[in-house]
Amino acid sequence: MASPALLPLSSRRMAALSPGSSVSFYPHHRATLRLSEKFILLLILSAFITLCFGAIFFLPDSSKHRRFDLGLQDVLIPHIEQPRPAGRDSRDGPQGGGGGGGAAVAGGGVMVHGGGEEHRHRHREEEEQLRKMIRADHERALEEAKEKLKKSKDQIRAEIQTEKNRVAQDAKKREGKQLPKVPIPKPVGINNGDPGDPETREKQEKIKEMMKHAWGNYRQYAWGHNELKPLSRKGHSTNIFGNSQLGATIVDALDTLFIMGLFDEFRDGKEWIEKNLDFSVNAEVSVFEVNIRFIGGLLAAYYLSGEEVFKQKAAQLAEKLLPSFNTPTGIPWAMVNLKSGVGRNWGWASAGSSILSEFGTLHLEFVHLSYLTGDPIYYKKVLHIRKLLKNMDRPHGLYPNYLNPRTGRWGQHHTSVGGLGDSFYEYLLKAWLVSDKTDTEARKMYDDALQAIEKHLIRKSNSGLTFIGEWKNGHLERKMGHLTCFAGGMFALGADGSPDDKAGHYLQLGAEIAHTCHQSYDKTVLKLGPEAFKFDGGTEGVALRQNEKYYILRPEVIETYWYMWRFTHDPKYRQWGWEAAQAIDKYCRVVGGFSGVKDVYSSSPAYDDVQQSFFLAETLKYLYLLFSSDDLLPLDYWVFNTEAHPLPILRSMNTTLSGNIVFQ
Ligand code: DMJ
Repeated sequence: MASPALLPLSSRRMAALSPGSSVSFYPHHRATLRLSEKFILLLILSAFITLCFGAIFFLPDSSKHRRFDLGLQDVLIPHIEQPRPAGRDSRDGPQGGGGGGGAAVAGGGVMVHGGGEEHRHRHREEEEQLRKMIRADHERALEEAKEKLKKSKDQIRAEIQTEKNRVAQDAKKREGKQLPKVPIPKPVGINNGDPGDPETREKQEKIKEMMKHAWGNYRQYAWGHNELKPLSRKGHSTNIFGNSQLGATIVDALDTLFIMGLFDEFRDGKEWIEKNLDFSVNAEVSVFEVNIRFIGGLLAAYYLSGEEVFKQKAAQLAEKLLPSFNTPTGIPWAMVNLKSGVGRNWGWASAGSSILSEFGTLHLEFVHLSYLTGDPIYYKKVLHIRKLLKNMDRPHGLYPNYLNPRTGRWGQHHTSVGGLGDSFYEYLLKAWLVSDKTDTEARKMYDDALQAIEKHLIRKSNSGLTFIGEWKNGHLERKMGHLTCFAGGMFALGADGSPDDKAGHYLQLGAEIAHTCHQSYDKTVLKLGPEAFKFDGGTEGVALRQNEKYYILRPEVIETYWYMWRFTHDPKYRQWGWEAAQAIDKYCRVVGGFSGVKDVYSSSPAYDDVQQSFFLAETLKYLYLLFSSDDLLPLDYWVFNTEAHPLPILRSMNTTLSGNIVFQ
């Protein structure tokens, strides 16, 4: 079949050669011409037919080649090849809106051999079909991938929500659930601690008056805030409470009010807690600070008063701290958001580490939480920390202050019995004491640590003052912090039960530390101790740097005086305590409360305008106890947490060798 495109040309030729045409220039050759004409015509025709068949059989199937090329091109550079109209979807396939389909393509394939415009047109259509198919395939795959991604995101979201719901339900169940009835250890010895002699009674009364002044001003100017700014006479807060108003001073001060017999004030505090203390706040708090001040404060208030609300609140708060343990190692984050449960560490801590004195100061409170709630989870969490620490290598037998909760490796090798390390050692000893001396693993860890501390950190100065330095950058820094002064009391408290019958040695060590710390107070103008003091060359117990000369109403030195008083009844401890109380009253008291001072070597120091909550919880409590009889909170019934909140020794508690806790 000829192509219609060829017909006009052939007819023109035929017409020119036809017998009826006027082109007969050679009449005498007519017959010959007719013959040759026929022959030529036949020749042309056969040539034409041959050409057509040749085209059919021998020309390459360009459509097939184009199909392949197009496909590849489309895959590689579809956006360059032809911009696609927006909004196309996978339905624009071969059977879709293209108008062609498989049959049309096949038809087109045959038409190609015809050549010409029609052929190119069909060819383009075919290309377009193929493009559509390929694009449709890609788009479908893309849509499927998107769908899968969306699904997995939704799935993850759903899983998180389910988990959140479960935690919330558990919390609700616990909230609603009556906490089990456990015997409340008898609040032994609360008979107002009358010291007997009028002189001491007067001092005791003076301390009580100082407490009233501190509390009264907080009550008036900062009620519900965390702390008081006694000069500005308004509320104060720091990042340890997540800048939320949790009434830290109220909770921290409750038990001091109670043991001083300030029951109206105590009731006020209790009422505020009942009505306002809510832990479902969007606040990122310090796990350690909230534990020692809030949980410790609430538990002590519960044990002293028997008021259920304190126990309930402590249990609710403890629940909020649990997510901080969700780390690869179980070593908790330093901070946790009370609402979301998201935890993290302080930005300043070495290589993302958690701090030894923070994650190592949870044990006492958590043992009591398990006891009161009947839920072993709290005990398990702190026991896990203990086991992990116990099995770790320690440089020179010392515990570095930094531990990475992700890797479980030590951070910087800095060891201190002061800031960043202090209460970890204290809680090893007190874990043993609170267990009625059954937790021998804790005692052993305490004894071993103390041995390393004595060997590497404790030295005598040129003038014979015993001090505890810090191990830093491979050498001993001959500097002692105010915070480290608590260790005198700890050594005395741990003397009984120390290995190799070294009780006398440790009591003596406690006395030496008490003496050194007293010296650090005595060498100042205000008779109040600096934040840190040196033992270098001619310097003996004095702060040299301006930023170490402040006193922020800290308790550690008075704490050690009190323990030393209880164990020795040496009157010098009451004397030293009284000196400190008078200095505080003289230099830190302002109309609106008590304030820290910026330079203890200056006769007219600037105030820092903060009344720390630990001033009411600890400093005034230890002073009051120092001028009270020993039967007020006797040490064979009570263990004080690191914020001076008394918790009863659990006589019925037994820790088994496998680390289980049993309350008989
Ligand atoms: C208190 O919060 C606690 O005693 C803690 O262990 C460390 N220091 C402050 C008071 O100085």
